[in-house]
Amino acid sequence: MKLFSINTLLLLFVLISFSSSGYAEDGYRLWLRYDKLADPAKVAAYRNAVSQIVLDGQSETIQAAREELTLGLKGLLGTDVSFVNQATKEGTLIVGTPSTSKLIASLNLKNQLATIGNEGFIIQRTKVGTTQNIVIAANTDVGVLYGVFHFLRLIQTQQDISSVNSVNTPKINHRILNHWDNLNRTVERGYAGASLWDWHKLPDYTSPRYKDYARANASVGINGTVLTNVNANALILTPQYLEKVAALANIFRPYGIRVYLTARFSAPVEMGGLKTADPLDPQVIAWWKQKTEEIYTYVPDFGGFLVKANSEGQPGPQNYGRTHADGANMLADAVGPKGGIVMWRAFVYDNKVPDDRAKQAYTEFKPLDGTFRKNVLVQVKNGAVDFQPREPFHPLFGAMPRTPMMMEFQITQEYLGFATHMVFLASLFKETLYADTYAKGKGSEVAKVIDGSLDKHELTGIAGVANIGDERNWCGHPFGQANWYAFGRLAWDHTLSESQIADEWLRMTFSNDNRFLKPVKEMMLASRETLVNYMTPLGLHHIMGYNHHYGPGPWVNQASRPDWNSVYYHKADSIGVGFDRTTKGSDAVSQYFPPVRDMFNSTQTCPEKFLLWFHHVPWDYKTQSGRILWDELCYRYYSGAKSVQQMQQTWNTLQPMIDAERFVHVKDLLKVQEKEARWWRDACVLYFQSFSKRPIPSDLEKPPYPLEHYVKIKHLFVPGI
Ligand code: GCV
Repeated sequence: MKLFSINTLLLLFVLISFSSSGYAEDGYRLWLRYDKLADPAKVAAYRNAVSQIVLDGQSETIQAAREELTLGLKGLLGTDVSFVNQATKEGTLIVGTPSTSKLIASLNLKNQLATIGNEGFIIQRTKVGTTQNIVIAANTDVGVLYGVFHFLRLIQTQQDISSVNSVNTPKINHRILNHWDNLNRTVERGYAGASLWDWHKLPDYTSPRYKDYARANASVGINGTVLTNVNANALILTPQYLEKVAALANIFRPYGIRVYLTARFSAPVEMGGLKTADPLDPQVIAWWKQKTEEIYTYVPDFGGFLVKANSEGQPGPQNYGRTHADGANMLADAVGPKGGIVMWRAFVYDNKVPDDRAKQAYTEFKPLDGTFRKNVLVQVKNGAVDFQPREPFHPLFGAMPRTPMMMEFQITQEYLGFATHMVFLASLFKETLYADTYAKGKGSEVAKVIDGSLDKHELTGIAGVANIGDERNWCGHPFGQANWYAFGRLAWDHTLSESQIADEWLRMTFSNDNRFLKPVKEMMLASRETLVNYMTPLGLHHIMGYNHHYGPGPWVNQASRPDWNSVYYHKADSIGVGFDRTTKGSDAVSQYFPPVRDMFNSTQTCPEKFLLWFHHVPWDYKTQSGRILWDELCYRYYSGAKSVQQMQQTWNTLQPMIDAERFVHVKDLLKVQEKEARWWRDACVLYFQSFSKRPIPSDLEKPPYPLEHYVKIKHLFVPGI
């Protein structure tokens, strides 16, 4: 007798291979996995603390909060928690705003609510009559949603909620993802598949992923998304595409996410039939005004424009002899009446300007301080060159006190190993945010410039260039998700530590088991330094493969512009290596405030991590370890590569603690990372040796091939261009 068909057996096999929750552990669920907690005592305690829910309000956002609570609590606690009308029993979770919930309005929260603004929330133990309950209260529905996500996070990470008391507000208003996604679904510097935005099928078919994208963002407080590449295509501004944009905006809106677009500066010529895009031309002004009004008919809460102008071939106001402020202000006047903003990028450098590339943004933008409209933010990359594994903070931070300065981080790993290297970027973000600019004396950290507290700006913003694509696990590398998460958490609260963020993310994404958490957290926290060591130690920068930026390329010297050559940046010669940016060199140091300038200006005080960024240093210069520079450089490269081997060893011990799917995926990617770390090490050490003419220290293994082997390696089809 035939008991099972082949199909049934196959189905059974697939189900058994899935985790106990019934999901394949393919990373799709990100950190919102909501699997049942393993500790029965904790589950019982949480069930007592949340025995039923009173959630008042009808909006789509409240509906989203209801759905998330239902999904989250059922998953984590393994039981349905019912929604009721009154706090009739102990452990009622009371959720809402004073205007939607009589119960919330009746609680004594007025003073606290007055301090948390439009997006903040309060989570606290509260007595109603004789019963002990927990309240999640906010002034707005989106504040409620953020509170719900935070509450679920507390449970998911197994925090003690018996005396919970959290008053939580974002420190920065605009917390935005920048997608460098093209309309043909390629993603510039994207390594996780095609663009999430399926323009061809929009607006009629909307992928369920759009909602999950919104949930993930809202769960960390990201409240804006720029859908299109800064290397912009004017087509996005046509009705055909605006209809598609509107469909996405409708899905994101309940989650508190506003949509922004990139504005191609030449659009009035390209699509409006005008002869000029001069920002002072009345017809151009009228064109943008009308276009903006049209956009608002599709997307009533449209957030505004992000603009890359007069940079790397993009058109801009300088084509017409106007300034960046002229361009930004013209667009700001168009979106201003509707509450929109303009994010004007300061990533400008011109190969015809003979000055150090690292100086050019400051030189162009600083004189414009105070000339921008009130709804313009100047968006500045974290460092003055380009998202390198390590850069000193951009000197524009603190230098334009009358202009809101927006931070631009890169979450996608253009220069940090694409989606095959595990590197936790919270360390990089924090290093920049907590660098002291000394703009107003000691304690003028970059974070205070960005959150507006240093120069008293109400308009504040932070952007992260997204690492998201249509790969099933969203980011390519399972640990790439941690960088999306970390960006959101720091955008909300930059005081959070890297360690706390890693801890939360690991617990939510993998496991609350300490045997797993401790070693993996250590690995994540060390990973950025490890990568710097095997790619660009001691302040080296921009020495990767030409154009695609994959792998080492310190020998690159034939690029189409001088400032795209590696040799422009490292300046290795028989005497030493490094870019002299001191007062005797390019004088980039003088763009920093005096104590910082002086610190960077001298090899004695310059932090060693930035040594070769600011100094051309002789090969026999004595470094802090007591070794000469050449030997130190070798040891750094070798220690970076060795650390990746240690990461592999650590990971291999963790197999019993997590699912097979992600274990194997990470294990295999670590193999790639280890191979590439050695590639970087060997290629760079051999290349720099051709100048230093010194031996590789005898206790370090010799590279297996000569330099020519590495120079000859060519990769034609690299993702992300
Ligand atoms: C979107 C770097 C990248 C470019 C990117 C540019 C920018 O140069 O390599 O791909 O273009 O930065 O930030 O505008």
